[in-house]
Amino acid sequence: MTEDKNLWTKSTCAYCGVGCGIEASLDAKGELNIRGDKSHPANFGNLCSKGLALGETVSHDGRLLQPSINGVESDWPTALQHVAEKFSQTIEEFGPDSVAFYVSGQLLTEDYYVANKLMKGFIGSGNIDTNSRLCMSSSVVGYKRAFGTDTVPGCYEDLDTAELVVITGSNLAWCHPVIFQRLKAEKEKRDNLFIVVIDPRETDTCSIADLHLAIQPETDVTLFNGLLAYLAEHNKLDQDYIQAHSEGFDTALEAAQQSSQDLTQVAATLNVSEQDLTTFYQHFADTEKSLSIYSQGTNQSTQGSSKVNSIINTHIATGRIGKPGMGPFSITGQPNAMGGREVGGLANMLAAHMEFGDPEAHQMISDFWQTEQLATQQGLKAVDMFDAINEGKIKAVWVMATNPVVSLPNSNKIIAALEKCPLVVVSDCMAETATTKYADVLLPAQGWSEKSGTVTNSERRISRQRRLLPSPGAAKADWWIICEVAKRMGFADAFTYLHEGEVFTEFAKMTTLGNEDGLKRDLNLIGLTQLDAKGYSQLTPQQWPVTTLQTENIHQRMFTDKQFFTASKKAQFIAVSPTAQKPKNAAYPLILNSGRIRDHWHTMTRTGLSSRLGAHIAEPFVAINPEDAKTLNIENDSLVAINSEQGATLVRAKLTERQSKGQMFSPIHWNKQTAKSANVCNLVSDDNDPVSGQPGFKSTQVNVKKWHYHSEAMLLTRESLDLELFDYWVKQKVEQGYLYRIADNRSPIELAETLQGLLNNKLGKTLQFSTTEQSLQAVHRYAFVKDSKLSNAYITAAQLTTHSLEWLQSVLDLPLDSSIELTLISGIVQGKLAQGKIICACKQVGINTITEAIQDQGCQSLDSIKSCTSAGTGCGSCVPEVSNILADYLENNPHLVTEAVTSNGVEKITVEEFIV
Ligand SMILES: Nc1nc2c(c(=O)[nH]1)N[C@H]1C(S)=C(S)[C@@H](COP(=O)(O)OP(=O)(O)OC[C@H]3O[C@@H](n4cnc5c(=O)[nH]c(N)nc54)[C@H](O)[C@@H]3O)O[C@H]1N2
Ligand SMILES: Nc1nc2c(c(=O)[nH]1)N[C@H]1C(S)=C(S)[C@@H](COP(=O)(O)OP(=O)(O)OC[C@H]3O[C@@H](n4cnc5c(=O)[nH]c(N)nc54)[C@H](O)[C@@H]3O)O[C@H]1N2
Ligand code: SF4
Ligand SMILES: [Mo]
Repeated sequence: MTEDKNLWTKSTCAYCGVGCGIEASLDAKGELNIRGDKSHPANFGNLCSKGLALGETVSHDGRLLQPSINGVESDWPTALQHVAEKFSQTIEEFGPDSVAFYVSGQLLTEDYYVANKLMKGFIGSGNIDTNSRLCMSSSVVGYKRAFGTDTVPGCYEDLDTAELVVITGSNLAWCHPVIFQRLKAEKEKRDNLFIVVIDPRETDTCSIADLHLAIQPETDVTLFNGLLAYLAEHNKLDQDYIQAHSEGFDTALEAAQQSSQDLTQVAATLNVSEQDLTTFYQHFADTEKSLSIYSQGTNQSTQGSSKVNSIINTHIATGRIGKPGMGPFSITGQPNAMGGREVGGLANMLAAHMEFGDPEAHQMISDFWQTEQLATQQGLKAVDMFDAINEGKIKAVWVMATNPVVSLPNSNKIIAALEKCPLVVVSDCMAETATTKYADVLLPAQGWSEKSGTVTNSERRISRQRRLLPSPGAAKADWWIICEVAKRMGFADAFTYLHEGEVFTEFAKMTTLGNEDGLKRDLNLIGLTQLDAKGYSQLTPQQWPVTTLQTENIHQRMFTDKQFFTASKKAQFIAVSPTAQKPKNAAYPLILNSGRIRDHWHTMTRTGLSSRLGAHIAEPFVAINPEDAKTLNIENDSLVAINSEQGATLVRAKLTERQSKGQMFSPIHWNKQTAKSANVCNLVSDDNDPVSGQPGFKSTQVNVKKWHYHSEAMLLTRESLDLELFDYWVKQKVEQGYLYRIADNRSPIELAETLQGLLNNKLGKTLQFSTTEQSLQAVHRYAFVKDSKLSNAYITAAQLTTHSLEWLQSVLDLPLDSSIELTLISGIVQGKLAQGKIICACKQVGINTITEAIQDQGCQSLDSIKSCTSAGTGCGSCVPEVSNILADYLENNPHLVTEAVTSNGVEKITVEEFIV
């Protein structure tokens, strides 16, 4: 069958806020093929490794298939009735504020809309908050304070014309890879593009930076206040813009000057050189087309709102808003973080950008929804909501599409709250997440590829997610589940919709309340209010505001007329000063930063199903500066215990110069489902920004100690196993099973025997099981073969980190032949197993294949490696890593370098190298 004959359905990627368009097609084998949608204006056909692997994450492994009540399988009518009754009873007895919804930027706009309508409109409480509180709320505060509306002013097209791009608190290369690749392509094309990365650690994003400011954590306000003061001092302000279109400049400048006396002092506070700081300031001062991109290093801070406004202030002061190639651009995290903000999913917003405390809005919404119970007060923000659960004030909570036990700060407190709460309802796609464990009622939700609705991306573009596959078991759409509960609570008139398109058009109509012309609120979807089922079904991407249905992709900027949505119609400067950090605690002298890695998504409930994605970084880790490590007696690959006032984790140490002294970094992804003790939120405190309520996830005071063990194991199985009896374990999905890394206080031989007992193998062939050797150097190898297939295998020893065992990842996928058997018995790697750690996830190219291409086939440029091995020819995300392998290899083997290469200048791009 040729490609064109396949039926390709357009939809939107499940993951990040770039909101890439995809096309999906089911092949004869029943596999979902995915490709980029060339017509989608967010990505023009490009996808990153996660987008490309979407087809691998739609398996039904681990899915929640039936509703259950108190652990007993139930059916929909019973479960819906139960939830409705329990909520109604609680409200009747304790009032509307005794219940809460905790929802997610991974819900579709339609789900979000009805959840908000039920809680604020009919239950009559503001207690609906979302995981976007952890993600975007400081940006929301920043925009609302400055512009009077939660509106991203720019669009992706600005990347193509900006001449200075400031990427601050964002690891774009790993978290928004398609935008990063677009910027990288510009960088390669244009000499007039200068890129500055502001991040305490050196990330892959720095590979395209002209300047990296490795600032001290939480010094951003000083940095941007310093910039405002510098602009004033050097006469680089847009006085006309300030005079005519803004308010509050003088007080903002005064605050800026106070907190950034002079360049020397600012540079010292940030711990960067005065020269680098001046370079940044000068470039900003002299470049009209300056674009500031920011994300969690900015938002997730106890002073996140101030950080955001300190950035926006510099744009108002230079009039760089609403024009091509410039502006403050908060890049959103989740696929529908924006949609949630639009409908009112945050506890402090009412609905469709209408506010609490505005009597006119209150009346309009009450009339529109035909309700007399509309909430009059803001509800509790996420952290406060879980505190209220802990204190017994909230007695029923419904968690939808988020995994708070892993992702909210201070996990132990969250667990305690959920254990205490009389009713915990969880709607999820997966049966066993860290949070479903604490649910009284479990409701199976449709996942990406099954559900249908809309999402809004970082540039205000609404795209359809379409149904591609049937749902397994009894899984239902979130909007349907919410509406069915609402009906059973007595609100049938307001919650009867034939399909999700009706919910969407109701939302579109709501945006026009008192706002037909879009002059009162810029979130206006009047052009979509008349969509019928067919129009909704065929809806192409629409960028708001939508005055008429957009039949072509348009690229709109906001505030082009210099009119804002504040009372005076002027932009507001906000005077901000850095707030003092928590006093240093000698017991916890290091600062732990947390964030993302390239190939995993959040709590791994989806990316954890893909062996390709799991291979990039297989084990939770803490990145630590070599000098700190030396002081603490920690070697590369040691296991280390991290402790904070809140809790502890046990992870692998990775020594890297890219981490500044005194600071460490751990990824957020691993949790109880995938590792013994690696949930970084066990450590994080719930201190949060007083305005936005966003937690300061990026700087936790911790200490770290080497953890001693007596044995290690690598265990390969086809089935998932419970390994809680060991001190340390991590689970990695491989193609046909799982690869576990274990460390323990048992001796290697005891560990081998314990594993033997766990595996309980019968009726097959044992390849080898050494039980006699007791020496410390002894390596115990064992493999069990059943029906000519490898069933399971393990290797134990006192130390395994010095052994190259990457080959274990692919053993289960290959037909068992004598060369593989020999490798299993002897550890001598041969044949197909020899390609090593996978570098290119798309094309499955291992490190050894790449180094062989360099060494044996004379590949001395990226292009030749690409054509020899096909590494880097998929999504391109691994290209920096491939370049680095090349550069490292040639650096270590100078005799291999030919003239041509030297003059070509193979540039070394430092990339964290994680050996499996
Ligand atoms: N691969 C992948 N991509 C994702 C996600 C994922 O889970 N995996 N999640 C999505 C979501 S929901 C989100 S919110 C985004 C997040 O996207 P990002 O915000 O880009 O990701 P993070 O890794 O959380 O943090 C960004 C950077 O902030 C830096 N930082 C820490 N402290 C400071 C500071 O004080 N100042 C400054 N200037 N920087 C600091 C960190 O070192 C880190 O490199 O990613 C989205 N994309
Ligand atoms: N330490 C630290 N913690 C952080 C962060 C950090 O940088 N550092 N970042 C924070 C940020 S920005 C974010 S966005 C959060 C993310 O944290 P979470 O939202 O907790 O992470 P996910 O793994 O995306 O959880 C989504 C859950 O919903 C389920 N799900 C997926 N699709 C659907 C659906 O359509 N319907 C339903 N009902 N369920 C679905 C998934 O199976 C999964 O269990 O983490 C926050 N926590
Ligand atoms: S950049 Fe984001 S939206 Fe695009 S393919 Fe990657 S994860 Fe999906
Ligand atoms: Mo996020």
